[in-house]
Amino acid sequence: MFFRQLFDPASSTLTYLIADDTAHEAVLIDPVADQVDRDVRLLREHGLSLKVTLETHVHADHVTAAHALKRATHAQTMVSVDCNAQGYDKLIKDGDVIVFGHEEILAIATPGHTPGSTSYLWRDRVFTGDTLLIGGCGRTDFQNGSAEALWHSIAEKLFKLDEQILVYPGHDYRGRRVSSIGEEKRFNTRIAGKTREEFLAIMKNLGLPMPSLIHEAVPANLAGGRSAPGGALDAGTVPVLSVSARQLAARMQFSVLRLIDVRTPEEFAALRIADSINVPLDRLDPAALAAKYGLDEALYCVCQTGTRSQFAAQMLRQAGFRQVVHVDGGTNAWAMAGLQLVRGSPVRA
Ligand SMILES: N[C@@H](CCC(=O)N[C@@H](CS)C(=O)NCC(=O)O)C(=O)O
Ligand SMILES: [Fe+2]
Repeated sequence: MFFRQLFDPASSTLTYLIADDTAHEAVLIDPVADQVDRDVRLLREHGLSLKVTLETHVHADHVTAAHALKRATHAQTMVSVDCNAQGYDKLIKDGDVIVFGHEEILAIATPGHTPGSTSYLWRDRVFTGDTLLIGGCGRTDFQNGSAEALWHSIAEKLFKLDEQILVYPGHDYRGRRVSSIGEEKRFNTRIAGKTREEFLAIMKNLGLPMPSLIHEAVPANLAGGRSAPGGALDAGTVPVLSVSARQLAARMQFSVLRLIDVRTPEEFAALRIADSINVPLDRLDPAALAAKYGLDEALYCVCQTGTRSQFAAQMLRQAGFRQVVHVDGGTNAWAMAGLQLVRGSPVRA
């Protein structure tokens, strides 16, 4: 067996390389796009062939290297089916077994930080992503997180593992690198000795700032890490129609349009186009919208400049919506065209 824990200082992400060094087959858990060269060099130095990249979830703070590594090594990219992500080779379910060489990894669904968060059990260690951190746990205040689900995942699933099992988290912000189930059951400050209600209250009051890369990382990771942060969409994406702000305004005079503003709630509260509804990009759930409206509903996506709305439109198209339009230049172009915006106090979406 071969095992390396790797660290990306910019996002404090812990990436894991595990391999069967007799069969020379490797798996990377949570590789980071900025560290592709490091990872490819390491694989080469040890004569390993990368078979699979595994995501513990759709990350909000860095772009996954899954797609770049697939290009470099032909590794299969995998993520939980509950992430609602596109562009991965395999969508993992609870209880799935990932085989490489003579080794096996068990996928354990541990939703909470995000609905698709998954832990991976391999030999005497569990890779918990942001479900269980050393002395803490992932936040639940974005990407459809749920503190109730997180409590269940930690207390009823991870804490039921043998106490000797080593815990390897997805991040650590204070230089810690490994723990164990037994240690976390005794010392984790958010959950050890706490009731479910106490845990829920702690999670409600964390008051953490948003990850600085969230608006670039989430859309890119929902597409397998295909898009560079803030960059243009990759080739191979489906076409999306666009309208100018003036064309949109003209259409809105004649019919009621479903206009989805994918900016943050704060941006939306400050300024918005009348009758738009706010669905922040990191909460955009195409499957839920499809269930609500059907795939034939025309959806218009808008943001401030047209970048996020283009990602959103792309996601909706890839999810099967047939009529998706994005607004060129977003609310900036709308204002530049002298069209009216609603400012100030938020209206209910
Ligand atoms: N400051 C970091 C974000 C830190 C953060 O919010 N991390 C998430 C994981 S994606 C978390 O769950 N943190 C839990 C905590 O800090 O207690 C950044 O800007 O990228
Ligand atoms: Fe995370």
